[in-house]
Amino acid sequence: MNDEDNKIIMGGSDDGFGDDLEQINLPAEILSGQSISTEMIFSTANEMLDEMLNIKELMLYYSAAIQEIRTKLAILNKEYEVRYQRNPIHSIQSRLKSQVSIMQKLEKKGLLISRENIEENLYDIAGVRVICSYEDDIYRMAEALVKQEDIELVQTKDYIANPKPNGYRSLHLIVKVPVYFEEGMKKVFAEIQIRTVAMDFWASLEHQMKYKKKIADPEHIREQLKQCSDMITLTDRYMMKIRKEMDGIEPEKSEVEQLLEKLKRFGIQLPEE
Ligand code: 0O2
Repeated sequence: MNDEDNKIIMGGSDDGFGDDLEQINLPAEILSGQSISTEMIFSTANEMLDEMLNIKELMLYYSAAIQEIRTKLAILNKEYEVRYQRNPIHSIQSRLKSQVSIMQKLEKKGLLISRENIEENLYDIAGVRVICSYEDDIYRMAEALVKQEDIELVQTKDYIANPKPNGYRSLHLIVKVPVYFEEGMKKVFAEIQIRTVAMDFWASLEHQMKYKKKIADPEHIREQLKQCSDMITLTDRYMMKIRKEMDGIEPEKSEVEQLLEKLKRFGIQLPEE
């Protein structure tokens, strides 16, 4: 069998993969009709998609967008630390959507698998989750980010002002970020979810419900989660109120500062550094 026999031609719109003709290498086991494992089918399917969509290049764009956003947020956090001696951002997580999830989302939206459909219709391939300390920090960080000239705000979903019926709370922004490569600039979609530590804790527990199909009384779990979300809302707001009260109070002077003041009172001047 020569190399050419080991290839199939994919293309045309009836197979759902756009109009580009692509040559795909299939493993000899598949071509010879030997029994093949699920893992092999899965990895072959992934490889085929890789070749057809040039997934690696596509993912490079999205991971660059994630890096850009993370850098911007880290700078804002540092600026707050220097100016106001506190960090509004507790932590930042990011992820690239998996190939399987990309395919599932295209299917859910009734779209064919093509690079164009991915780039134009999926906004959350690059995902950044920002965990803030307090609720007002969420809006402060969102505002500081979207007012930057190179960030284009595409959509805002405020699930804090308007929580989902299940109790989910978070601020979602869809943005377009420019990323620069040798061949030029490209604007890339990214989804930014901003929430407090408590909202994040809630969302990760609630998310587990998706994978626990055998819950005996799901309605009871849903009710409890909703109650928890309400309690968290109150706690978040209470904590923010306490922090605001403390914001107005001058911080205690350090021991070194107190000593320098005493020395000054005795007329002892230390040389300036
Ligand atoms: P994953 O694996 O987290 O990325 P769209 O993206 O616009 O097509 P949708 O649902 O209208 O779909 O978008 P929305 O409401 O902005 O939600 C997008 C993401 O927010 C979800 O991603 C979740 O990460 C999170 N989210 C939204 N609602 C809930 C919720 O009720 N509970 C939890 N735990 N998370 C939620 P994906 O695509 O579901 O998956």
